[in-house]
Amino acid sequence: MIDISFSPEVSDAKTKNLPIVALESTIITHGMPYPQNVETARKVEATIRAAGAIPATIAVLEGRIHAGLTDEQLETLGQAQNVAKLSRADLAACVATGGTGATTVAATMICAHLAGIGVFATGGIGGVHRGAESTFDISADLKELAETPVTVVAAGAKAILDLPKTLEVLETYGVPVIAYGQDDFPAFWSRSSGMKAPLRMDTAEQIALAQKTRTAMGLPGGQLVANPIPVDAEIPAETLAPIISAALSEADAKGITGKAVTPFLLQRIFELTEGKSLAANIELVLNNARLAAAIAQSMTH
Ligand code: PSU
Ligand code: MN
Repeated sequence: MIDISFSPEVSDAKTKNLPIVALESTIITHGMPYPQNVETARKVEATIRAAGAIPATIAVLEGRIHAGLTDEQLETLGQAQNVAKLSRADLAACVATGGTGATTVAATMICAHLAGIGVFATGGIGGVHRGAESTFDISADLKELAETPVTVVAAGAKAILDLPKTLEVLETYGVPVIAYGQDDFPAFWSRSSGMKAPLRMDTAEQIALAQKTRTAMGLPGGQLVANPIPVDAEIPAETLAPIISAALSEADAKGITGKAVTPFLLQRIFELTEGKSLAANIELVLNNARLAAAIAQSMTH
């Protein structure tokens, strides 16, 4: 069995069967610039505690999977350059070779499950990239949701992706996509993508029960809970559309491919919106942390 380094707080929560929420670390190393990345990570943790659950930020440090990071570990990771971005394909190799890396949604789900944690909050999941019909660039996050029993709370997926194709692939993989409190599938910075979500739920209890039922039926995999960004933090889709197009053309012109695509686009959108995309991103992550804490509480009853 792989041994996991639990922080004292997470270890205590496990002993007492308290609700725990897992958090990813790629959002820290590749999703947001320093120092807002570390400030946000701390705020997200504080929000989860205030909502009555225990946060467990996941990362691989010198070959060990950590569930719960100290302030110092968070700061080091937030400042580090060229940290590996770990998904399902490279997680075991990183542990085996004593490496250090940040975990994506897919790798965080795997580690959370190993650590006995059933809920995970993040900003946005990876998905089917635009042009995937020629590049085949489809995030491993989607298949992970089909295989690993962790409920992931996100604000939908970003409009840098092909959202209709992302929903199609999730359906093919048999992943429940649940919009929280509305009919529409949210689009990260905007509350609606203009598409209906396949499922809608209005309470954390229903979401927790749906995951329990899925597992009880012998169905592997988790659920995607798509929680819309709060109204006052929303950026209209029309405002972002030209910025996203510009970022996509640049990525194309520069020949950015593979793992570098998502971080490149996020950074360019941050620059082109003069930081407005980041402010919205922070608010939606905090909102997801609150809902995940409520789901974690329902799961422990
Ligand atoms: N989408 C975001 N912010 C992020 C990511 C995605 O809005 O930080 C990160 C997550 O860690 C996600 C990963 O799991 O990027 C997906 O990368 P890829 O598309 O290379 O699978
Ligand atoms: Mn990819």
